[in-house]
Amino acid sequence: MSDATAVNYETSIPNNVGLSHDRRVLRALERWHPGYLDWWNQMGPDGFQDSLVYLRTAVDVGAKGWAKFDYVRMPDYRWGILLASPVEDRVIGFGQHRGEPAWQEVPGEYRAMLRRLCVIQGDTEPASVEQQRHLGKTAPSLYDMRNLFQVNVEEARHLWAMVYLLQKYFGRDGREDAEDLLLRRSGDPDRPRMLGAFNEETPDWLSFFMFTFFTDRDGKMQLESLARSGFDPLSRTTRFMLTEEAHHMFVGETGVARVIQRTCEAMRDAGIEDADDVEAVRALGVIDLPTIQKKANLHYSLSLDLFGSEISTNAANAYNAGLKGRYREERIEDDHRLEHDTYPVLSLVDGEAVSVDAPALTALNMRLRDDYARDAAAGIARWNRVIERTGIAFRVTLPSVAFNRAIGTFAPIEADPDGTIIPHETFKTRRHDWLPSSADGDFIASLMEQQTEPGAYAGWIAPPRSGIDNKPGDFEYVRLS
Ligand code: BYC
Ligand code: FE
Ligand code: FE
Repeated sequence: MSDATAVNYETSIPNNVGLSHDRRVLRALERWHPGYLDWWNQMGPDGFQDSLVYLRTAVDVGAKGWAKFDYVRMPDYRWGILLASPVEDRVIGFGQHRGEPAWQEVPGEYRAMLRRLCVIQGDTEPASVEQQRHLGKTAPSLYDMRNLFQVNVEEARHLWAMVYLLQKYFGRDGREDAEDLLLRRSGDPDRPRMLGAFNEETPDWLSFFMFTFFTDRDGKMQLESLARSGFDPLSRTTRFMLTEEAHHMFVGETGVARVIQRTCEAMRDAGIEDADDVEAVRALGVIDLPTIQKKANLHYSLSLDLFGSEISTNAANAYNAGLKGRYREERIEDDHRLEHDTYPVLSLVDGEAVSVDAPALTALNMRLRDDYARDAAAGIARWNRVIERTGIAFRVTLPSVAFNRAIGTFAPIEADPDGTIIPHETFKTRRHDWLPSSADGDFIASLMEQQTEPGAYAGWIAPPRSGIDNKPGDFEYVRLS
């Protein structure tokens, strides 16, 4: 373990940012800590706070061996402030300040914009914990329960990551923001979380896997953009968050893949070839493929909304200022200022979705959304290979970006999953051909029964190919109290 990246666990708040020499920030964090624990105890995983969970904790942020696995009670998890190692002589890679040294302090003129980005990012993290708090009670295995809790403690650590930035760099305003992050609640009409998808319910495990596949992937894309930030502390903190995000992607992608696999195997064993024979498939106690498609349609469209409007001056300003870059900015070959470039944007022209060239700077949300769609499509292709291997004729597809949208160009219209614009009335009557109905939800809910026997899996999901931390199949990932 190298000293430069090692995490100090001696302080009350584990960190690799020298908190013991930064009394002001350490005190602010220590004052925030009890409220945070209250929030975790009220809004974190319901019913499992005394259970021993086989969790991974970061001990070093370097590339090698940053994790240590052990049994931990979740309220005792050592949430810490962990930044990726500084890059020596780092310069800003895009926008008006391209080529200048990265900032170690907040530039006065960009304070409000940066603060807003930190608050929005910080708000999503506890929101997801709140959305998932009841799922432990219906976990299909101890393995899955442990993965849920790992995701939950890491999302909560991402809250700490943003709270550190707010308290260290934004003074009194930042301390107030940090308090407010503990007050908003997912789905609460009086004090909701800030972005749409984070006020939706995550009612069952298929939704959880879809959420971690689609919505955590928005997290990945946004963090990738912020990792390019000229504000170096934001870049370093998001770079480390991304290493944790990889596990969330894994949980979502393999979770859905295992559901699909189980369904296809059950169909094959029962000699059912028609994937659309929903009744017959459901009678096998597995989730039919059309319902899986509907869940994908829902979570994809909700997640697309998180990219904001296709045309956005906020996005242009953040890029110009050097605060938020593009996905893999450094691999793109252009001037990284974009003042004279255009980017094709899907727009509504005479009631049809057509591609129109827009100034590249204002089209950055669209570009990131396109990168996201490609990334998601690669995962979907891997799901389809699972189906193909079993010989069932069905493909999961991504719906059009015009489908079921609440933000941006397509918010005012309705479209079918192929992107054909249709009357509102038609959408209303066909809605449940494309999106889960309450009956679909009830069916899935009827399958959700907790499995607590080590190595046992609910009948609607295949076991994983290998264990966490190379543990054997019957490892007791959670010791229930
Ligand atoms: N819901 O210029 P526009 C994650 C607002 S997920 C509600 O188009 P902009 C995670 C917008 O705020 C990643 N409101 O938007 C995943 C603006 O309001 P104001 C989270 C919305 O600013 C799983 C107005 O509409 N991080 O980490 O270019 C588990 C006009 O907006 C929505 C970030 O998002 C919406 N969906 O883009 C755990 C990164 N969309 O200011 C965690 C930080 C837009 O006019 N955020 N509005 O009142 C940003 O970069 C941008 O704020 C957004 C929006 C991409 C979110
Ligand atoms: Fe996160
Ligand atoms: Fe995540």
